[in-house]
Amino acid sequence: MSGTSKTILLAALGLAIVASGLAAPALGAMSSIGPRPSKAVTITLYGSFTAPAGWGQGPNSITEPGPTLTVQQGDVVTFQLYSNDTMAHQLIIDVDNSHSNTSGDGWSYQFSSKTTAATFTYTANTAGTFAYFCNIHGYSVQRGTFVVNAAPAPAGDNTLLIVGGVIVVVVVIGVAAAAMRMRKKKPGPPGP
Ligand SMILES: [Cu+2]
Repeated sequence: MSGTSKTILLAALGLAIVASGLAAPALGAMSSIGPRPSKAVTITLYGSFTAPAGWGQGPNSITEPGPTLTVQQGDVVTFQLYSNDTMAHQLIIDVDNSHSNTSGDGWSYQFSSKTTAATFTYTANTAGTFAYFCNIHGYSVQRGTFVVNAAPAPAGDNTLLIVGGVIVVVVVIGVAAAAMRMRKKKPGPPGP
């Protein structure tokens, strides 16, 4: 290999290494997409202590336990709360599953109207399966399950890394091909 082609090859290899070194952090920054934007979710819930006690998602559709409520992590959940029996109820989102109203749980104000919703907003930051219950009548009488599905990994993360990897591989193959072409141009050793 001549001195010139060797220099070009080394320069190309150096450029490829520098390019891949620059591409990695750039792609890393591009792929650091934040969590999925919070979604507003509305859940209607009727509470009742008068038989049948429990919860329902419509008037006079009370069951015990009440319906399982499912949201996605990060959702901003607005509960529309009604009292099916016009008694006062209070919704607790039982984040520590203690079946009692403890620090860190979500809680609504008391509500007692069957026709006018009391709103309570709960941001589902913690993924998991939790209980919900009425703070006034207790877990054993008015309860249900509240599921917060963990937020999926942001889409596009892997795609960008794969694209970056392909670019680096293409550059390396191109450099290798150029080097081989240069080698072929070099005349072989003289025959016997
Ligand atoms: Cu109640």
